[in-house]
Amino acid sequence: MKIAVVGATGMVGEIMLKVLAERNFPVTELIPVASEKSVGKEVEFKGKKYTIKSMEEAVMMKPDIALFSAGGSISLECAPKFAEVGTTVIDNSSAWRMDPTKKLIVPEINADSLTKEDKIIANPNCSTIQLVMALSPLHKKYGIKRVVVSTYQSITGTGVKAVKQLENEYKDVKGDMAYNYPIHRNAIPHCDVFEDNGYTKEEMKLVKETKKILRDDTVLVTATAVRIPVVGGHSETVNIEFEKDFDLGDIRQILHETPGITVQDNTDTNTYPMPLYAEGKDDVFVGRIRRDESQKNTMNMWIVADNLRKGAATNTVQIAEYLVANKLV
Ligand code: 11C
Repeated sequence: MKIAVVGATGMVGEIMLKVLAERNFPVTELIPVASEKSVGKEVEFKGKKYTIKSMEEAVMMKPDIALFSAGGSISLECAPKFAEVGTTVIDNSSAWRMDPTKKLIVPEINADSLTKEDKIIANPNCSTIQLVMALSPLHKKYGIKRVVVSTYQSITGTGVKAVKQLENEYKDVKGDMAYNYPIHRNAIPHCDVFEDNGYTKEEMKLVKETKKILRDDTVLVTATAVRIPVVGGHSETVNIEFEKDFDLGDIRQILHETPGITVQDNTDTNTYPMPLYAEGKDDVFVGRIRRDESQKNTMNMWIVADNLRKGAATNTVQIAEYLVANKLV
């Protein structure tokens, strides 16, 4: 497979290269693409150096698959150019996710909807991916009525500028600010921009993308997204009301048997997921599974995942793997 990685020098792009190598993706030719100022520089992949190409050069090389992590506006402009030359684009930005003509894919849940005609495929938002990974098998068994989710999001979701801001604040050094406020020793209830309804765009992604991936508009979701001074991954408290009653042992068993999920849930041993330990891992970790004693058919849990891995690069590469395995490219 001739593979382009668009945004190869960014935080997610670098991990895409790492994940492609780790999973031994069948790359016959790698085309790293980045902004004009990086063109001509080199990136390393499996011990070999590759020269960074411009977008135009990469389109002309007609890759089989282009993994995009270059932001929404670049994706809106450039993904169709690749699609026109026959490349299948898997895009990590929010640009195409809610376009009714584009599929929004978490491979473990809905990759079976993909066809050869899907030339631009959307990768969901990181906080949505880890949420739906745990919701999907439970929805199948018990029918989800309503989800209340609160997130505790890693600063890596904002990007390298936020990581720098936190480092500067640790050292008490002045520098560029990624946020309106200090992030060190803080919790900022503001991820992405505010929308007219008073929610942030990040919160509305959790609402809209969840329905689309579960293929069920009747699932009610409300969200609060908070940025915290953590780098290993996003964490989420999730309250789920089901149509049917459930047994907690069965819930643990279902999640335990779900590929891509690791249950870490033992109060006797203080075992529960934490972002410090999720960092660099591809699984979604679930714990603190317990009944909501205030309402019938309702439970609480805690979900943690590395937002740059399963929340972004790994999910994108898994979509590419599905396309290859099913001869859709
Ligand atoms: C964050 N979830 O942590 C965001 C980062 O829509 O793909 C990814 C933004 C997106 O702030």
